[in-house]
Amino acid sequence: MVERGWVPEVAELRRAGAALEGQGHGGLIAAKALKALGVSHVFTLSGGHIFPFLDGCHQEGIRLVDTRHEANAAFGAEGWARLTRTVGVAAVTAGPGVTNVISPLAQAGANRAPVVVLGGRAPAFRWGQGSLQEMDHVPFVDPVAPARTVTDTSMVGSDIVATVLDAVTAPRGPRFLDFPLDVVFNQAGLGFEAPDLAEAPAIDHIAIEKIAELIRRAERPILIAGSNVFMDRAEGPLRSLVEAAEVPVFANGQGRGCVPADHRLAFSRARSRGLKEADLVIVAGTPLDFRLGFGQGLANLVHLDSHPDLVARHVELAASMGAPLAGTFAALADAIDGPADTKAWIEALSETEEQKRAPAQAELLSDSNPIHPMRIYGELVPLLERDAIVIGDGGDFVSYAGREVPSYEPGCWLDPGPFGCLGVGPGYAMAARLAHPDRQIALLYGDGAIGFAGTELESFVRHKLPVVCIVGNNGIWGLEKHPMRGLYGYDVAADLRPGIRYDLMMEAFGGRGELVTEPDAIAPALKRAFESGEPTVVNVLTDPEVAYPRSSNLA
Ligand SMILES: Cc1ncc(C[n+]2csc(CCOP(=O)(O)OP(=O)(O)O)c2C)c(N)n1
Ligand SMILES: [Mg+2]
Repeated sequence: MVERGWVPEVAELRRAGAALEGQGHGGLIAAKALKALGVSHVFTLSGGHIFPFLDGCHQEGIRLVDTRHEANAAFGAEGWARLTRTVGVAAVTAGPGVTNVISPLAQAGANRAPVVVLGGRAPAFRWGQGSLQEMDHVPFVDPVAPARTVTDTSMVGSDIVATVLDAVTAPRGPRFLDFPLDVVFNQAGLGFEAPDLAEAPAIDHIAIEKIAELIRRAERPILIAGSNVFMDRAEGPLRSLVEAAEVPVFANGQGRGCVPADHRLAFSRARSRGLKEADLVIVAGTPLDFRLGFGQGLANLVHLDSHPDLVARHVELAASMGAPLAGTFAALADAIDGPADTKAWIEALSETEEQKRAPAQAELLSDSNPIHPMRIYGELVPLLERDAIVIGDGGDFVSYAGREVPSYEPGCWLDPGPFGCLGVGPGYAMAARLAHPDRQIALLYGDGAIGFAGTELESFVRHKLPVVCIVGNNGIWGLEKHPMRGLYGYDVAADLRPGIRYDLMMEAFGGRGELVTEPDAIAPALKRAFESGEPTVVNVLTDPEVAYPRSSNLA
């Protein structure tokens, strides 16, 4: 059977659901269903409406990861989903608990991340009488994440199972269920049922032959690998395909590391040349959005994604396929009969790659003071192990990282993706630390970004999650200040107070803090942070005059 990403075995679920005897409250029923689905962690912030869920998870040994704001619980669930390629679950209280997770649900939607949020809800038997936190969530959540109210205690388990299966099946995405207080506090039988799974979309062999022919004929092909390559668990077949066909690969989002950054066919800095000069552009597992110039003006454009609904309709395509990417790559690798002659093209791209690397070298080694933000990466990258997970939450500071931090394995890089929501860092980093307790976790923070969810530094300490947070502290909203100056000749609403002691904030919460003001002090501070085994903020004061060189891409 072809890999289609993580989908639980329905027959096993049915057996587990049927084997459950006895009665329990709705929260226990929910927890038993989650456990049968393999859920080991639930991100949450408490509230009376969801006490039964908390009790159920506690009884079933599901780890509750509680945060200081619901958004960060939901970002935790999204981070978990995107790193483990399984479902990420959050439980939040009625009313404001639910309104607080709208941005994370929207972001999970843009990233096609299988997140399930379980919401409390005012009691059904008093509906309309003005209960505490009473609000019908479904009409405003549903446009962001398909949403439904569970109306019967005996359906709690079955509804959760059906919702999780739906969320993890391509085209994946976030889902929301809310549970009236009486429904979760009441008792019912513990068992649950599981629905039939939809068949995975089939491979279209005529399209495979057409794409294989395009590959055979191409002299200058490129392939862009995006997040769904990772989510479909298709990195192995991808690598077989590009090696068989000798096609250079560029990565988008979580496609990073699907072909290791030091593989001879992996490219990054030559991307604009690659896109401009290619005679065949295969985009796999990512939408043809602003990150790819909306797919405009590309020669022989082929779009492959996990499901027909994900295939672009706004550009003309030479060919396309909406089916699990592992199967598509494997079928293509079979269909091409030997590598195309792309040697000259690979050499040309390698030259561009080298040319573009040279100017960055000087910045990575810069000993200017105030510190050049690139110098931080000059020091950090050599300290990172091959499987280190790097998370970006910020503007310019993270843009530099996107360019300079290589991924050697899939699932080593996490940023907000095309929805671009600041404040994701702590949720993502908690998920990373919990999912991979033995790996280095580096959270790259702009000083603006840290303000959104900075109190979660306390959650790192409380949950004993040794994340290394590195703040590129330039005292400004850099990604806004510089472009605004460029556009209007001045800037407004773009300053923060310079030199804020985020390191002391972490110390106040019980973690480690280090202030770095000299370039030579960066590496020792980072080493101490990784070796300490404690959550640490390394607060590096950087030069506010340095702006990331970008071409505007707002629309
Ligand atoms: C929730 C949210 N609000 C606002 C923005 C717009 N925005 C994008 S980058 C940025 C500046 C980030 O500043 P900082 O984190 O300090 O990083 P720097 O650019 O200074 O390195 C802003 C305000 C956003 N993407 N998300
Ligand atoms: Mg800043």
